[in-house]
Amino acid sequence: MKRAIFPLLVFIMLSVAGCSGGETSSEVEPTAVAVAATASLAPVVVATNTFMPVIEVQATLTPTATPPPDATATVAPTATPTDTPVSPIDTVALEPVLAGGLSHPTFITHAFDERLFVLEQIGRIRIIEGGALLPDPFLDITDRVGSAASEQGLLGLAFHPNYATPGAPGAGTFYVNYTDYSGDTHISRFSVLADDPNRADPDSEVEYLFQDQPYPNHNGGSLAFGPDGYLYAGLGDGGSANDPLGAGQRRDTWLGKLLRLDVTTAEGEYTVPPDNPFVGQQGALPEIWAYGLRNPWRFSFDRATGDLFIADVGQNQWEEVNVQPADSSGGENYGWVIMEATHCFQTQTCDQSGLVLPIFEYAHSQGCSVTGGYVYRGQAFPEMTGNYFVTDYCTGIIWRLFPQSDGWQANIVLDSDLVISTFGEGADGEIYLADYVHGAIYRLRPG
Ligand SMILES: [Ca+2]
Ligand SMILES: [Ca+2]
Repeated sequence: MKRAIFPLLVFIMLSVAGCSGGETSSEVEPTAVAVAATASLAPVVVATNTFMPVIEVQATLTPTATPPPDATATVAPTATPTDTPVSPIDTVALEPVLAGGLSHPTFITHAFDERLFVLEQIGRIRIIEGGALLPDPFLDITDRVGSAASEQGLLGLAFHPNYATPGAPGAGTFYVNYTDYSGDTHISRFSVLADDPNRADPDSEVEYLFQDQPYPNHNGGSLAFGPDGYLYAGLGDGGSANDPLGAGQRRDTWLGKLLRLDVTTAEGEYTVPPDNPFVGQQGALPEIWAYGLRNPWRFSFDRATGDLFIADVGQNQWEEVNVQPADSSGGENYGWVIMEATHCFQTQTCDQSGLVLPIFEYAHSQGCSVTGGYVYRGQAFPEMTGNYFVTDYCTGIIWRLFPQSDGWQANIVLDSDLVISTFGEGADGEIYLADYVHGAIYRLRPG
């Protein structure tokens, strides 16, 4: 793979990459820089997979506003990261961790030890220990998780920061995000069994948040504890296409938002952190931390800096990654449905004032649905340190994003042949990813 650096992260591909999970012909190189979007970049994705792209591509069948050709002329990325060293790396490779055996994995995380916890969409949490998949699930809640539609199921998991600290508030507890058999979203707490660290109690569920879902798609699903100890939850705009509820820009709904909840102070319920940005504002829900999101399928905190990376799945043409610096006080408006990445989506009223634009975007010539990843902070591969890795579900292209003095840069570091539904981070900071189709797990390493 040749190295390609392009300064403004807007590019047009001469060759069209198919959406079949990473054809070898899609070894692509960006060939133009700093170009504006044109009408020729119509979606070309053909949906053959069974997960998110089906919905995304269906959405493109609905008539939508067409961005004007000069939509990028006046915008520039508005977020800069916390200053930390970044190591250069030209290529990455995928080291097999588990060859298969998982059913439609949707997330990977850890519980502060060497085990990997993997979500199965149908409603199970599995454990990989010592390179082997344990036969019994850590948690099985298939009796209440519905996954009839491609973006539904068990979608998110976050262990409480005190999970492994006996006696501390939150010890032995973890939070999941799932959709039920009616398609509605639940964020619930569960507890590990006192006498078996590899088994949680399915009857220990305490519901913290419920969101009615008007459409099957755009359920978000990510959960993560921030460096502030609060639980962050991503919810999509409700679904369908073109944000029919106007959810992204409204502040009276949790849909299309990143929420920030205190799940530690009170027992069995959340409280609102007093410094959430819309606390006390009439007509705004106090749980909201940031808004203007379409479907933030995956977000993550940089464990070294606290910077927050939010990958927001686009609609017709553009996929995007946003960065929120660690010192943010919240309230960012990430633009949807006014903008799709850096391009006007609402051509009649494309008022961009106050919007935070992405630091990276790619066109649907290179994919169909962004899968956000992590900043590498592991010890095994110092040459990867400080890079944020992100991929596309349809093409399997993996990029590294890294800041330079003149702005964010991106390199393609691997054109994989996988269908990557999620990344995940181990306790040691190593980055893993899941092949949704084959139920396999890989570790990211230098190529
Ligand atoms: Ca929905
Ligand atoms: Ca956006």
